[in-house]
Amino acid sequence: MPADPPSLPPKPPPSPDRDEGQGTVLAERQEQRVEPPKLYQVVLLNDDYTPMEFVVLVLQEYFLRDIDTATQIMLKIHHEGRGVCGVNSRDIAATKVELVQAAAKRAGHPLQCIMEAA
Ligand code: TYC
Repeated sequence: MPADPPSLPPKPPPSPDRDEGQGTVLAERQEQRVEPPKLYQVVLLNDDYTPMEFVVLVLQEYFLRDIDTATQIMLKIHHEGRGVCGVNSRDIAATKVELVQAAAKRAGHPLQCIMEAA
């Protein structure tokens, strides 16, 4: 008895949005829009008690600023009452606020950090 011919791989199921000779055509393709994530500013507030050096360290550690930029931002906050330290997605901004508040509390300083929609 002759051996069976080698079997072909199974055909993939027809794609529903393509006419493959069976009259199936998707009338409309739904466009999927993904909104870019909203951004939030992380803001430090001035106070009369937190040492300037501590604020500069916070800006270096949590906002990855070099010492000159950190000093400029700290002085801006000191003179103007508040300053934007970074702009991030909501989760990252919230994490930075938590980390900064925790560091300030550990060190016994009243430094306040908030986030607001950019
Ligand atoms: N005003 C503080 C001082 O004179 C310094 C300071 C700067 C505090 C920025 C908080 O977010 C701040 N020691």
